[in-house]
Amino acid sequence: MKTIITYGTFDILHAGHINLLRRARECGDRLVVGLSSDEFNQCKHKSSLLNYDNRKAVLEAIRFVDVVFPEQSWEQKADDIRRYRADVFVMGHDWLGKFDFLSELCEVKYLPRTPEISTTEIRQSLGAVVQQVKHV
Ligand code: C2G
Repeated sequence: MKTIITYGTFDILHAGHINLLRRARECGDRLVVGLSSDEFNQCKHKSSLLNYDNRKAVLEAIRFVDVVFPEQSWEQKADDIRRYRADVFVMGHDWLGKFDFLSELCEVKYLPRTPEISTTEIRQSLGAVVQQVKHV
């Protein structure tokens, strides 16, 4: 059983997230996902529109995802890799090099990000629509 592990906020799920999760799952037989808690998102200076429970429910419904667990700190990855016996750690290449230290525990893979889509852009577009409606 080859286990793949990845982490993220996965707010307002879009094709970029799905591509990453699908390609991560295709690297092995099981995909476990460390989902950033609402509190940890604050540490990442990142707010999410959906809270942890909502984001977890969405991720758990994805057929590529087998397990979702909370990501509460930067330091927990090594313990998570041991706990889940992960063989491969996967992240989008916007994190290139940031997690190479984990290569002592498992293979580290950075996959190309899906271009031209991000939660930030979706939130900005939503904000613009709200502003337009307000001024109708
Ligand atoms: N991603 C992608 N293409 C996009 C957007 C995101 O491949 N267009 C990938 C990111 O590279 C990441 C994953 O999808 O691997 C989740 O992205 P985010 O939810 O933005 O997660 P992030 O804030 O990068 O948190 O400890 C690691 C952090 O929790 C990662």
